[in-house]
Amino acid sequence: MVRVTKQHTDQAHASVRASVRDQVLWLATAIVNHANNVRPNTDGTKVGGHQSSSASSVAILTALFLEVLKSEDRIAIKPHASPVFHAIQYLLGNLDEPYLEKFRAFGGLQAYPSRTKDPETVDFSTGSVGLAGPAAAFGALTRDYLDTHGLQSTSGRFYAHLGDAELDEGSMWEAVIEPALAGLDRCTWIVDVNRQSLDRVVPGIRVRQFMDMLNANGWTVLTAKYGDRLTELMERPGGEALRTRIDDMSNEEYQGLLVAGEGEVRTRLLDGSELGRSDIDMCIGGSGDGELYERITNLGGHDVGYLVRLLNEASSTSGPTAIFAYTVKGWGLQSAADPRNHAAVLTSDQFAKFAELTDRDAANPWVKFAAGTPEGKYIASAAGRLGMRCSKPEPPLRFNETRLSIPNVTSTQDAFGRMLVELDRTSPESTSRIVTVSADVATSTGVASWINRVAVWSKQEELDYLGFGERILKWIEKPDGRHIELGLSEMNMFLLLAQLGLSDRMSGRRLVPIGTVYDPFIARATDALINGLYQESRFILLATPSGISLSTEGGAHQGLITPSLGINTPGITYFEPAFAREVEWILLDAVRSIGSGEGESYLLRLSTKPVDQTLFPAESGQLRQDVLKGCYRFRSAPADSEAVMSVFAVGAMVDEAIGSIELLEREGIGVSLFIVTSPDLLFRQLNAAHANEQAGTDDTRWDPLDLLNDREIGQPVLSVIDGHPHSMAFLGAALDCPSTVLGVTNYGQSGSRADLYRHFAVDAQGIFEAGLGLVDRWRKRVL
Ligand SMILES: Cc1ncc(C[n+]2csc(CCOP(=O)(O)OP(=O)(O)O)c2C)c(N)n1
Ligand SMILES: [Mg+2]
Repeated sequence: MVRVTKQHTDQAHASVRASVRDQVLWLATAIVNHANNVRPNTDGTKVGGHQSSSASSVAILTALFLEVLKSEDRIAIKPHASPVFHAIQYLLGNLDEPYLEKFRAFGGLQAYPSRTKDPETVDFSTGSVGLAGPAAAFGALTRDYLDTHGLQSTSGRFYAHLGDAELDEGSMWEAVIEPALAGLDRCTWIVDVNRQSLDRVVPGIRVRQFMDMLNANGWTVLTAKYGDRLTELMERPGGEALRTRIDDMSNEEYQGLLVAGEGEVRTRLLDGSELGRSDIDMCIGGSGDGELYERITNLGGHDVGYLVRLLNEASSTSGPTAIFAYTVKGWGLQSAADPRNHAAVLTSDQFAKFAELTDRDAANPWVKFAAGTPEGKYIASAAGRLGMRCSKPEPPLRFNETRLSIPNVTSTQDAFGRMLVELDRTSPESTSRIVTVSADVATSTGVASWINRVAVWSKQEELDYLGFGERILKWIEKPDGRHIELGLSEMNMFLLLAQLGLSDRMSGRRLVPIGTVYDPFIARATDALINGLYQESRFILLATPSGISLSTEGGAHQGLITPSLGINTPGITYFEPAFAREVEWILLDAVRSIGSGEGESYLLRLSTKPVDQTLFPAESGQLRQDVLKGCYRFRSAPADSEAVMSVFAVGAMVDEAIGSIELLEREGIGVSLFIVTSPDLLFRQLNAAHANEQAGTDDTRWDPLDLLNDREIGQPVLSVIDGHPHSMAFLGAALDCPSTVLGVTNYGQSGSRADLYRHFAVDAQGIFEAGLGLVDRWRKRVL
């Protein structure tokens, strides 16, 4: 009888792990090879793909998917390792073979993992480096939030698999120092330390600094640095000196060793070491050149068993963990460690050679392990563990009608703050799923009364040292609080908003996230905003205060580009209301849509400018519909006017537009005034009208937006916005009318609102003068 010892099974297990890892490397390399060297190339453009970035991560992702991850865990994959992810999904039976030939093809596998476009379950869309690590951390925070609110979630641990150059991004460190993430359980980052980025070998030995920074912020850092073969060498006499020599080596020098080739490793090791030279000589003396090279390049990040041990250790450690897995970029390929390997793709000949070396068939690459083999069983067991996602559709959250009480004079920002409280009053149960977020600007963006009512979230009850419970503006922190206050990082806020807005799809429970930010500082974190929208996250973003209407706050706080951003960015509907009732209708519509798990995100650009609410037209169902459609008619030009001009006023500029009417009509120019609540929706209507026109389903009209009456068609159009006028420049052309757009084209300065409106000529006088000029120009053309 054969006695099976532990050593035997360990060795057998190691060889199965290595064999599957090598198959993953083969498949990932073949996926990119097929896209570049086999699939017909229709236009001669390089297809690309990242074989070297993929190769360095094969063991990491094999360890994760084949042994560690459970079906409830969520993971962000290093963007350039997407072929490895697809290879593993194929082996697990989650991806059909034809897809392997459609990497980077239209309708096929995306270049970078995509939640919405890839055929398999992808948790995080990645591609913009530096966002995935924080996103995973905020995903774990979202799960903690659900837990403390008694909402049972379907998610487990949150992992991020990262490239080492991602640690150059400030977003990574903004997250690491974020107080709300301190002590976060269920979050593990695993960094592929291949010492290379896109252009270069990352200078110096910065990993040490990174580890210190993580440690200082309460992270547990684990390292898979040296593989078994190198460790065994370092355990020989003199090995300590060898370890010190390699530990202290800069990235450039180590990388030099890797590419130097077998003949040179010994000399390089010895030449650079003054103190321990004889010890190193003693340690490596017994190994021939080939063996020495193989041992020196034996790194822990390619050892599946080692990585599994560390990943399991990370799971049982409290607080967040980061694993640094040392690897070789291009491991196992001809491009290994080459400083220019980032975008390099093996030629057909190189691929054929790789096939020959690894005993595989280049012409028949998509081979799987047979079911009964040890590898087949290993994969089947992982597939069973990962199983099917438990997804229970959430019923829609219902929000009742509200009736906001509105003072005679108020701002849209103020209306927003009141509306939060009104929602809580009228639909307490559904509103319990509303969570507000701010990066240190809650009280200056209108959220104070809400915070008074619902408290600030913290994982445990906090002592009220500052006596906030006694103040009019309370700041009580407790586990069932519904406002999340972050440190001052807009990047963190947008990353958190995105995760809260994906909570139904990531953790099975729906939240309605509402974030507030100063309008100009959206620019600080636009990439994170877009990344959230690209993933179809749903949230409401309030940009307030905005434009020059914030007056004394001056040019440094004045947002200029948000209207364009709101129009140009897919996945978010941008509104800029003028009156409080509009804010009420838009917000109610937004929470209803997000509460039902439908539609897209919302951006409301608000203002602190007090506006006379008695000017708001008589309410009607039609008016409400028009407000939500993006534009409504405020008044029509008097029938007896000599000339007619249509004025389109956006948001805070409504007063000025109304003020210009009298001035213009004194000159015989009748004004039809339209209030634009959403330049974005107007533009979309225009696009839809054009599409219908092209499809022949619409009869060609003069006014594709269906706003103007016969008397107004073809007459001058003037628009005014407290933002860059280019954002409204489409309107004149859309309506086929001579047009002018007023707005702000430069950085402002401190001053009263009147001073600034005058300076930028967007006050009633400015509108009047521009209107006169426009009508004059139009008359000359007509005559
Ligand atoms: C925000 C952002 N900036 C630039 C790039 C272009 N880029 C793609 S990969 C890369 C370097 C990545 O290096 P690393 O993270 O170490 O990954 P690996 O070495 O594993 O490929 C860069 C700069 C990007 N994808 N995202
Ligand atoms: Mg790298």
